[in-house]
Amino acid sequence: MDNPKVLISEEDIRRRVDELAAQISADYGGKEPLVLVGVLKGSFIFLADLSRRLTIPRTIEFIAVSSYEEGSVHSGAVRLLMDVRGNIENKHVLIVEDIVDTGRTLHYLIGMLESHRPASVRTCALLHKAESAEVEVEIDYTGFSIADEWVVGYGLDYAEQNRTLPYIGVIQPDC
Ligand code: PRP
Ligand code: 7HP
Repeated sequence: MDNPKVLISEEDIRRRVDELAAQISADYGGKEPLVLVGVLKGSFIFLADLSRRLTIPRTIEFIAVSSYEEGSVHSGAVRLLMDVRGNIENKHVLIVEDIVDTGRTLHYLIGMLESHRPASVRTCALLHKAESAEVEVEIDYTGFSIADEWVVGYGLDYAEQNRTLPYIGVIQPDC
């Protein structure tokens, strides 16, 4: 099978992640502790790169949800598979997502994490499909705005394929 067509190169991702890390480090300086909450599975590579480039103290938590069962159709419901393990009460939380598409996952997660009574909850997404929004959510840090095409790579999959591609590519999904 052909490789997915490059939408965002490794170099462009690296540069943008550097910029996001600098911005987040500046905004949260003096506001520690900052807890980065990575949303599994898709955010694992973005979180690894972003977290290592921050210049402020930070801790890492993971949460796992699933909305797209096999392919590219949102199931309509967000399923919580794993909650954060640590105590985030009174801490500043930054949700780290690979992509915001319909917005349903992030909307659900903000409500879910707010119930843990953190000091604040903000959001960071590498990719945003603004045209696809079904639920309004605020994204405080956005890497790239993209069109409504199915993207893979840098953590993102189509039916579990292509997550480890080093760039963001576009594919034509079957469904
Ligand atoms: C993907 C992605 C986001 C969510 C965004 O997760 O990682 O969490 O969909 O879509 P939305 O804005 O339409 O809700 P998915 O459910 O595919 O799980 P995965 O991260 O394990 O691939
Ligand atoms: C979820 C998701 N996962 C991978 N690629 C996309 O384009 C996606 N939209 N929503």
